[in-house]
Amino acid sequence: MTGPTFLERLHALCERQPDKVALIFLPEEGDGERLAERQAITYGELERLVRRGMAFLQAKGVEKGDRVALQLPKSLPFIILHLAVMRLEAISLPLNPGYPPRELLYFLDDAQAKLFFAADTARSALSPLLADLGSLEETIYLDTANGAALAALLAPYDPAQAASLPIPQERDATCLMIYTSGTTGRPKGAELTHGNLTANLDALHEAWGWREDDVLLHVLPIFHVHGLIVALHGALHAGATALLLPSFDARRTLQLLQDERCTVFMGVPAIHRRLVEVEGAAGYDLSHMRLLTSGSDRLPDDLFHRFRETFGHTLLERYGMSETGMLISNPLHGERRVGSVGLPLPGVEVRIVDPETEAPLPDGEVGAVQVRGANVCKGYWRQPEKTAEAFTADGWLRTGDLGLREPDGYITLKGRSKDLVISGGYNVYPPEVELVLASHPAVAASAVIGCPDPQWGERVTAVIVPKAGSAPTAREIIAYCRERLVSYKAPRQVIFVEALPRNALGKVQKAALRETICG
Ligand code: MLC
Repeated sequence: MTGPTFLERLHALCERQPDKVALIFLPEEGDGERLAERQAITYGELERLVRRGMAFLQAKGVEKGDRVALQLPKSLPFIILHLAVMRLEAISLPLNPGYPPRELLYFLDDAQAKLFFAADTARSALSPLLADLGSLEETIYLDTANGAALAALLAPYDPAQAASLPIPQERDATCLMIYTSGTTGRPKGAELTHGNLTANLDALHEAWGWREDDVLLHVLPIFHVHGLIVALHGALHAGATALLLPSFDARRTLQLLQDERCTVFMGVPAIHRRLVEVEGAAGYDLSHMRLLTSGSDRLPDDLFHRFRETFGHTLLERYGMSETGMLISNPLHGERRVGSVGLPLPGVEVRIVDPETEAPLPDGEVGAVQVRGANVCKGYWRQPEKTAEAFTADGWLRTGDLGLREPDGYITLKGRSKDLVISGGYNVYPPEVELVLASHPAVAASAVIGCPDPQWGERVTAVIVPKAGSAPTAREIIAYCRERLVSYKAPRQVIFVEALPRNALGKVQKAALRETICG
């Protein structure tokens, strides 16, 4: 592959179209939506701020390969620091601002983060806890609600100092780490390289026909692949404009899509469901839009149809994961097939294999989905054994999903080989929740499953055998989990049983449990 990397391309765009608006930050609703309160950043300003950010990070001692953790709200400081970290050949580690301290400390420690940026509002809760983290050299608290805070922080640093630094050339160097969990419980950091990001963005650019005059309305969180790479990087890679909402609001989204004449929108099914349910949804004029995508969770058939009936647009469903970015997509032109995730993206190989023998299966047969390509991460941070488990000897990544290929190449997913739960587009790995439940003094045994849910797709459900003589309440269990886990991982439903169904080896039979518990 010889084309420019994502960062080289972005740099060139900043030089070529310095006056073009790259990012527009919209205030939270209630802060008022007057134009003056918006913050627009041109490509030229973006480049200058990133250079200042690089000079600042260098002064803080950040070097090639260092992990810099960002637990910041969706804001200009987050984006500038993230890009500056990657430009310095260091590794950006975005973290959900909702992580409670227990989870946060695990990520900082596991990643051996050198520098940590957190919201000013978290200072009093975090500062006593961070003192013991060996690798962490400094925590910087930022007031991201105040646009001037970033300017003040970076003001002493000269962008010219960073101007002479080369754009990273090493495609195999890790630039981004995204934590994902797994069947063993502890989250692991997927190491994405400059080459991975570039391959993925180039493929999406071609497949989705990104254009410089595109206007993306961005409503997703930016600590995951969907909001960060597919949406934000996608728009920047195209030299387009992204309007960023701090958080999703359905009515406001429709209003903005209409009034700002946005051309591109990306969401998860839980978001699309809320859009069609807005009162008077069909009355909004979205006729100028050219691309509305859905991902991170299976798009239910009824929603696919209802969306089209309401807005006159057919959602483009695509499939990806943290370890790979995007893999398979319905076409921009051509049939967007209900229930199917579409065709492999350019440069991505997909095969369906027998789950036991891993021998390729003929079209039409359901098997394990495996993928290969320049977009696939190089492995898990400091976990060679987990990396080895995830890949076959000849380099195919085991996605953990089941699916089939139709004779015309379309891929349809048919469930998961792992007991993953997807709630509102977020992955929840039962072992992680079960580990927390096991530490509760009144829990003898537990199993976490996903039950179908009209709002979230699946609802995290904890099935619990209480210890003899104790009678915990559902409310207590949920509160206990919420203290220790980010809110979407905490059970929304708790069911007490006398025993869990187990096989001869003592393993909980989750399929049987789902049948009896979810009905
Ligand atoms: C919010 N809540 C959830 C939840 N999101 N509960 C379960 N599952 C979720 N996904 C709960 C909160 O805990 C809170 O509960 C209440 O809902 C309101 O919180 P909120 O923050 O106001 O929620 P809201 O803004 O409405 O969020 C809903 C959402 C959000 C759908 C907009 O979940 C979201 O942005 N999802 C997208 C996730 C995403 O980007 N995934 C990409 C992963 S990358 P309470 O009880 O406290 O009121 C990936 C790869 C790929 O998967 O292919 O894309």
